[in-house]
Amino acid sequence: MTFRLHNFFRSSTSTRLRAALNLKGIEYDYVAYALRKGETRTAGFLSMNPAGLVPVLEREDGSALVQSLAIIEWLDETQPGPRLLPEDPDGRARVRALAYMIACEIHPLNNLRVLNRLADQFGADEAAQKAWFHHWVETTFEALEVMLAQDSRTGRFCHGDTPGLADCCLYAQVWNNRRFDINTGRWPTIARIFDALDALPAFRDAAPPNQPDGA
Ligand SMILES: N[C@@H](CCC(=O)N[C@@H](CS)C(=O)NCC(=O)O)C(=O)O
Repeated sequence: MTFRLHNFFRSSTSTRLRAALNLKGIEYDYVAYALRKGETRTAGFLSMNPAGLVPVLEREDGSALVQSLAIIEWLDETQPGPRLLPEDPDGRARVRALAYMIACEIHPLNNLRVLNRLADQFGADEAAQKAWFHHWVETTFEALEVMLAQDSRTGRFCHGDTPGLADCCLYAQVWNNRRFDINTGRWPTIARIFDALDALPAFRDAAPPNQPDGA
């Protein structure tokens, strides 16, 4: 099956999906959209995802999958390659919990459209938007650090020594944090896992600066 990935280099939801595709060894055509130029608001894009958000994974029959975590789980269930979620229910619950902390409790609060809304509705300037972004990252990363540092199931990566769904989310979020000058060194376990992931080609090749529209 061939795939087209509709995405944006700096989008963390796109980064997490790129990492998952790479881990699975799946090749894809890269289609770039500049979010700030409104390129995901065209009729063509909205016919794939009425929400106007990236990423979208288009399959060869033209059907589109949306929502990065749903796409990653679909890939895991249908495509060969290393498993991104553990086999055991307890392990799956833990990996999903770590992933959702980032995907549900940081990303939606710090998304571009939320920062834009803060500016439009409340007059938040760049400094205020940055403080907002820091607040929600710090709130969750403090807890994430404890959960990772105190659980013996944490290994080289978030869950054992094989990278998976939670690692895709963590890696992408740390890249996003850098744009807002957040130093991950404050959270030693998260920093260690990020460094281990960054040494893997699957993750490095998914990183924002290594994309065609990010060069
Ligand atoms: N929950 C969705 C979120 C998708 C999303 O919000 N994507 C962002 C980029 S990271 C986007 O397209 N933002 C455009 C905007 O905020 O206008 C997912 O995981 O795929």
